[in-house]
Amino acid sequence: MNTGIVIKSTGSWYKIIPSTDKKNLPHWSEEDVVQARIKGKFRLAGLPITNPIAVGDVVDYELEQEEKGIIKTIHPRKNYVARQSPRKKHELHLLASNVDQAILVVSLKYPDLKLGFIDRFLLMTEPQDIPTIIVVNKIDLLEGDDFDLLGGLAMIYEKLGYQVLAVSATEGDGINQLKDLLKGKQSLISGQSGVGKSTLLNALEPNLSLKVAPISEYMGKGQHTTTFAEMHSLSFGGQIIDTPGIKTLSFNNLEPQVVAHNFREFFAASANCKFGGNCLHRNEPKCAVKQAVENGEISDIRYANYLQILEEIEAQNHWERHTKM
Ligand SMILES: Nc1nc2c(ncn2[C@@H]2O[C@H](COP(=O)(O)OP(=O)(O)O)[C@@H](O)[C@H]2O)c(=O)[nH]1
Ligand SMILES: [Mg+2]
Ligand SMILES: [Zn+2]
Repeated sequence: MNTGIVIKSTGSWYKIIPSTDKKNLPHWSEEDVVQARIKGKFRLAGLPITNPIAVGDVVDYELEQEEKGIIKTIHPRKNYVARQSPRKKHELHLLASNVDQAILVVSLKYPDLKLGFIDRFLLMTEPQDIPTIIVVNKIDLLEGDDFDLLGGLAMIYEKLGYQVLAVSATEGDGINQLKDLLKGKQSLISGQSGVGKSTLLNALEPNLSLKVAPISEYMGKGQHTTTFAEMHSLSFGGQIIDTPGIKTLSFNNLEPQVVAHNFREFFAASANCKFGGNCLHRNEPKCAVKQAVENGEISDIRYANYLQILEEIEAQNHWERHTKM
């Protein structure tokens, strides 16, 4: 039996880098790749998932012929990042597993930052305790009031303990700081299409030569150039898992209580809510979260995004009850 790390899944085949030492994955090249398939069923602790194996998984496999194998077991995951499947509302789609941190790339303009997107993304990483860094790309395009928006965002998220880094992939600003943050770690990089993930990765590691969307394409129909998650080896140490651009994130799979507990400052404040950890911070009496929003200690933007997510979950549940799905 051999052990390796999954670096790409294309549906039926998985690309694996043989390695017995997950902590010190060697810098690899295309010749090191082994292809493998799965036999049998793999499940994620009872949860329905669309893809049984994720990029980042440590797997045991048997070689059938040279460089072709069969995956037999998945080692327990340290963590995983999963989103609700865009096609099947009650299934999860694994983006990656065993990551040290997540890099959420956003842009304030071209494309505009979608309201609530950062908070929705954090709902994927927070339950798994995955440190998340917010990278604001394309700062070369900012002017006038845009800088207030940048400052406002940094204030909200830094206060909560998330690092915020402003960069320009095309001009090079902040690229060295980003490199330092990635060094020696396994990071997931994600964001909406067109925010400049591929451009950033090429700036960090020029020999990756990832395809960058021409400006006309990404402003239009949101063409995806990255269709499958893929792990890349960084020559300066570490790995980065590039993921397909995300359009929207929904959370029908979550209980409202789980949402409340994963807005970290709400959870901290809920100790002082009359109903404690059961409070959903809406119409409950003596709610410390609402109080904190009123006196400005909790961001009203975060609170509005939270309410929006709860409403969506409830609307979905209501609809399903009435259509007996
Ligand atoms: N002005 C500016 N344009 C950028 C920057 N980063 C990326 N772009 C452009 O944004 C578009 C989308 O970039 P791409 O890397 O394909 O985005 P992805 O979908 O997130 O991988 C391309 O036209 C890039 O040239 C940046 O820092 N500044
Ligand atoms: Mg891309
Ligand atoms: Zn409350």
